Amino acid sequence: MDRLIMHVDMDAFFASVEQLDHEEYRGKPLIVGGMGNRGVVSTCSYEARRFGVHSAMPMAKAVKLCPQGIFIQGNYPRYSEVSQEIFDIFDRYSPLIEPLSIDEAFLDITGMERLMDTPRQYAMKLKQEIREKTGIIASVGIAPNKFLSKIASDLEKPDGLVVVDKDKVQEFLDPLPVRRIWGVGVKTAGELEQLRVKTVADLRQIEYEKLHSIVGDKAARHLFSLARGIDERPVAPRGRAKSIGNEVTFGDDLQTVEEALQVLLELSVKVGWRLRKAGFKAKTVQLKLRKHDFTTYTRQKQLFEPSNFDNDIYTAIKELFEALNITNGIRLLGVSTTGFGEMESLSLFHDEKKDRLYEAIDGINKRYGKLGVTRGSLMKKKN
Ligand code: TTP
Ligand code: MG
Repeated sequence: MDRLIMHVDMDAFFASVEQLDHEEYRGKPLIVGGMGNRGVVSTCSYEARRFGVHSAMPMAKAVKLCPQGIFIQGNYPRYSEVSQEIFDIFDRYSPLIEPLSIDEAFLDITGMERLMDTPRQYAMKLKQEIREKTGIIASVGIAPNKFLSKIASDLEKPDGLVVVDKDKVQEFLDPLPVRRIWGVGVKTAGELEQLRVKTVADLRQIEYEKLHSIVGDKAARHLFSLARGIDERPVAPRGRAKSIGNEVTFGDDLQTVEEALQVLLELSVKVGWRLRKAGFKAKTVQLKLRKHDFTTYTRQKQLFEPSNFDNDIYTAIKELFEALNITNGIRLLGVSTTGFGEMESLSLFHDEKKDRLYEAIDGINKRYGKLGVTRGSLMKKKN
């Protein structure tokens, strides 16, 4: 089956977060990095890149190139927080995500075409959501494999969006310099240049034996495939998800407890469904609530028993919500779960009958879409 892989990478990530948090940095050459004698540049805003500043450059050199720049040390916990928000958004666009670093990931979006008219529109929606929720701009590449999608996301940075159709792969690759290929560093590029190989098209044309004699067995096979746009590596999620959750921001703030509980029930059902789909049971349930003035509360509770039942999640969430005693002016509500154990680690209190019921409901939902079967109280019309 043809695959559809998306690579997403934030633009000037650390610098963009700083520009969001500090109005006075916006539109200016901003350099984030170590300040000591041996300090290096972590990253810099696109305004600073015009002066030739880039990641991993000694800070002293950056100061010389861009004396009018703003130089700051950076705030990693804050970048991690924004990263988490971005990965939470990714979660809603694909069930299969491979994080590559703090600001980039592969998303396998094969088979998601039912949710979109075109892959480009799907990517635009994701970009827009990241921008609206976090203020950060992402560049996206979509292609039939990881290798091509990673090249594509970089091609039109900043604010890029490049889609490589499966029948245009060679056309896309051929003019690119070999340096664009993953694993081709300065050394290999120099060696290839001696064979007059500068572009991917050149690389495709040289004999395999020649390539082999220069770069060795493993690299030759790697380059041979990539030059033809072949890359079978799957999108491989690292470890397991740390949390599964859903949240919703309201156009109009919620003004009653009943409305809030109804939404919390819907969210609990959604999260339960996702947990079961992923084969997890959660130990901890977390409520997030944001008021109209942006004050944000998070409260969590350990379940008596790890669970993925809607009702257990909702009962805990309801308790947390009631303890907060906030009855109006609610802008956002979220339900999330963490502390996952395997489904197999069944305990003494395991309720097989309930498990079968949920398996049946999930089976129907799979066939008829998520809302095939819903709990009675969810059907109630909202007042
Ligand atoms: P990158 O995605 O490589 O760079 P970037 O997001 O700053 O810029 P762009 O993607 O638009 O080219 O790296 C993500 C973050 O990782 C970056 O903001 C800072 C950090 N980083 C370092 O600390 N040192 C480095 O050498 C690199 C490359 C990145
Ligand atoms: Mg980036």
